[in-house]
Amino acid sequence: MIKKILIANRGEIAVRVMRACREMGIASVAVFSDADKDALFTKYADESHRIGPAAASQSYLNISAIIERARQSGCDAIHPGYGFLAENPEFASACEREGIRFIGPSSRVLRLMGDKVAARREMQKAGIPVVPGANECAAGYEQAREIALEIGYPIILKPSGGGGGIGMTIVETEEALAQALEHAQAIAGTTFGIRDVYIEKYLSNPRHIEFQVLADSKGNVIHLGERECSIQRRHQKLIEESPSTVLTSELRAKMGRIATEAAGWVKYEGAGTVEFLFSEGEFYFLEVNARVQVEHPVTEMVTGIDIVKEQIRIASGLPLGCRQEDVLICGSAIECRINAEDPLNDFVPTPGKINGHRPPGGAGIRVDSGIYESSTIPPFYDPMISKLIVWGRDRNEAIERMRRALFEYVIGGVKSNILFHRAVMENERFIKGDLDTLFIESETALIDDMKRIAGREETLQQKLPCRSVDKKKVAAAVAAALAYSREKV
Ligand code: MV4
Repeated sequence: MIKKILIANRGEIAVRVMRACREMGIASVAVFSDADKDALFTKYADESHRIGPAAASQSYLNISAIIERARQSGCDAIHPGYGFLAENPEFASACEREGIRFIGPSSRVLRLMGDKVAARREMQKAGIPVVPGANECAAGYEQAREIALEIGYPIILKPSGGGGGIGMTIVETEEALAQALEHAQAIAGTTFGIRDVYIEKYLSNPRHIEFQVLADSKGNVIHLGERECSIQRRHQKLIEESPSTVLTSELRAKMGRIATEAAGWVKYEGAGTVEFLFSEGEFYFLEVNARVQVEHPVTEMVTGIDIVKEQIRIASGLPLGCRQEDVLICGSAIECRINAEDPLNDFVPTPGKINGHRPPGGAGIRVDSGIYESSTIPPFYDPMISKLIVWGRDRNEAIERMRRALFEYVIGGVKSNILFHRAVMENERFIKGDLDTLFIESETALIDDMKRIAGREETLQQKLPCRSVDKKKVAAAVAAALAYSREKV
């Protein structure tokens, strides 16, 4: 069994992993950048070591520095969380070389799943339904034109080195293809270092449904049902839920079986997610996320299974803690990502110092947070403050609980997107479960709804002592965050 784990991440996910360690009697080691010296995860760990300056490239992405800290502190495993190095095959193979267990799939699987067109090809071999499209990258304009002609417009150009939606370009007509191809290849080159793009038929307004899978080193693979992640904005998911309102138990069993076959086919090990697009009753494989995801708690809430503990068990060589027939989906769970961003000002990031803090509690509430009173949300990373997850006997109760929890949630000193979530929880289409990936863009009334809700009734935020947002400080923090994100691109 693993005895000591270095957590190569920050924020709420670092705390989440350390909680699993604490319950399992495993020692935890944090590595922190200069911006995170006083962060919650740095304090929570049994041991904490500075890793480098604020810039992620010199801290949370610095493979040799992280491995060095793991060796110095006598860790036998590294948990990468999500983002940063979580799906980096070089990092996994560096761990393999050093005899440190990487808590995640092998570097071979990470390399295969990271090449999106190769993953598509592999899944087709396994008999998994994929979106109509090409299994090779377009060599140039002429080949792209032929492929597009064959599958029919609209098409979508996708970077083979990417995933998650960044750099994807929709092309409606042949006239637009040449320029779009040029553009997509340029973006793919600058963001992922590989200019290659591949072509798929574009499905309009699909729903994003993903299956959680767990696979152990003995070849056992199970699924924990699905999450629906259709409420997203510019490839950032904001609300996720489980189960999806569109799946019957038959379809869930069928898609779940296909997801486990996909994982089994590539000899996947660890926790992973198989993403599908769902459109007009049909589903198509999109990509595999070879990590624990931000939204994993909604699955934990409806299954009772601790996904991070399962990851650690799997990496220790133990068999899965349960069989497929023992997995029961009970009730309904919803997650709202609480970000330091201003939903009334194009969601600009609003990092800064927390001044007034009271998370919600009571029945059915879970808050996975990386902050505490007087802590700081640095401008250098993703501005997520916490994840608010609720469970209810059914979806309606979950929505009522989420409204109540959002009423209770006090975060002073920085702006948050709580108001956005309150508006969605009252939105008719959301309540009906009528979702698609263009929900936020198409529900233009959300802006007015937010203003109306803000002026309507009191929340605990307005009644409890908490510093209101300092306009000057916010402006400075926004400028810092924007300068940082420009630098990054
Ligand atoms: C698509 C698609 C439509 N048709 N693929 C976005 C996340 C990534 N995992 C896959 N994504 C999509 N793939 C086909 N064949 C629509 C999306 C998509 C999207 C694409 C471009 C811009 C914004 C988007 C928002 C949600 C989903």
